[in-house]
Amino acid sequence: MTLSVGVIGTGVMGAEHVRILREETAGARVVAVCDADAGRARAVAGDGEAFTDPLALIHDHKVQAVVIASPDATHADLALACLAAGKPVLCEKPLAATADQALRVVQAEVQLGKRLVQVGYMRRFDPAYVEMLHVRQSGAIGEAVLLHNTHRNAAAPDWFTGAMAVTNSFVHEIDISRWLLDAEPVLARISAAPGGDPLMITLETDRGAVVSTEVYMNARYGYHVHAQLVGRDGTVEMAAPTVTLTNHASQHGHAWPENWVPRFRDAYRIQMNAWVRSIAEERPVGASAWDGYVATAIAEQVATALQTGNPVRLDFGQRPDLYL
Ligand code: ISE
Repeated sequence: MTLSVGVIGTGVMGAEHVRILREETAGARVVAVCDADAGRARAVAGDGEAFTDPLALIHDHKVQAVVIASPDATHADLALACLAAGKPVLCEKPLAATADQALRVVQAEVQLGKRLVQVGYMRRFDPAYVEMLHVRQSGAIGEAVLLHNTHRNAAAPDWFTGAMAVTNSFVHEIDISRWLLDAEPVLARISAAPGGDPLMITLETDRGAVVSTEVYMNARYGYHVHAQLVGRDGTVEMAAPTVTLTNHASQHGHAWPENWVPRFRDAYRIQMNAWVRSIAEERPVGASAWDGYVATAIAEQVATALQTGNPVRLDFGQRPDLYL
């Protein structure tokens, strides 16, 4: 069976998800695209139907599953509409703009009694992070005690405001650190360089491991995400994101991608194929609505700590049985 997918949002990620669905995903097709800009919706929709009302797309009988790639602030309400319509949804991160909104999605899914929401924390599908997880699980490096993350954007997107370095960017490290370490953050400390960028955030986990993350929104030289896991018997870290090295004009090295789309192209493709397969097999994969809520709840508390300058004990409640 070919899954008929509707995509909401035709910005950077929405257009890329449509491309992936059309060109690189088995068992799916794009039957509808929505954007507030009718012209953009039509331009991306191709032979699918163009919508300007996301709820009309969600309720359209042709649409069997939904990808939400609209602005962050719309994610929670649209995910709730998909749950109410009983339609599986891949919601781009973050799940919601606030922890309260994200918790409403969790509560609605618990009420439904079935997991329909997958949150687009695509790094869980990135081959480098997957190999790092396997190395940790193999015991080869011993007990994991430190995780060092670097998250550098070349330049903050023009729509970036205030604490989004935490609520829109650092949420990736919150999710991937929980996943890599199989641990829950319990304490956070955050400090900012002059001008507020970069940030240095330290998380302590319930297993005693420590996670350090630099989030730099205007590193200028390129898009650079790195992770190194330190164990009692060794380390594992991601290699440079390249398949070639160049020697030229007394220089040796590789180019850095301009942003997350080329850097995580494999992850987005693998994530989309896994999502489509999970719907056919009724076997949820990837980050759940609970994971999406925890990432946003921790980010919200870390953003508050940035204002107060004090460490914060993290609190996000008990994981419902639906997500165990
Ligand atoms: C952006 O929204 C993403 O999700 C990227 O993966 C991340 O690296 C970037 O910092 C965010 O702004």
